[in-house]
Amino acid sequence: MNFLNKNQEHKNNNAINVSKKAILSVAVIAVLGVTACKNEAKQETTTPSTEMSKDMAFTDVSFGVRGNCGMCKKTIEKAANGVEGVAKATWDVDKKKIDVSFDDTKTDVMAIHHAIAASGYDTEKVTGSEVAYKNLPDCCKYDHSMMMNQSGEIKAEVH
Ligand SMILES: [Cu+2]
Repeated sequence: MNFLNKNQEHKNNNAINVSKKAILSVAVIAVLGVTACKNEAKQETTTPSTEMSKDMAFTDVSFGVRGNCGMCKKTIEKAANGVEGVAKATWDVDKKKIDVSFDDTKTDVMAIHHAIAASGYDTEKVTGSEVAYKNLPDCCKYDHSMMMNQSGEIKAEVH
């Protein structure tokens, strides 16, 4: 009787221990799961949202702009950057091409063309201001028949 009782007690204790362990491990898994979800959720909300807002806010365009040298580059880029909403403007002296990143809720491509033309430089769509052209330094008085949107590799090609 005594032995049976003890055995029974032991079994009960074992059962309690097992269920306690089970509850504990479930709790641990649950906590781990929650933290893992939190981490994932954080990553999901932080990383793509900034990328998305960037993608949504800025439009990238490239178009041809005539010019000769580093001074032209400064003038052209300054003109493009002067347009409200333009985030970045990079003119390539070899390619005769500008890459512009702008907020399309604040400006549009034609406004950028006009700003560059006003500084004296021809773009694909707008002829540069003659008055501004005359005021450019001599080295910057580019050829109006110059090719725009060059590959930048023409110099290297020999035919
Ligand atoms: Cu120049």
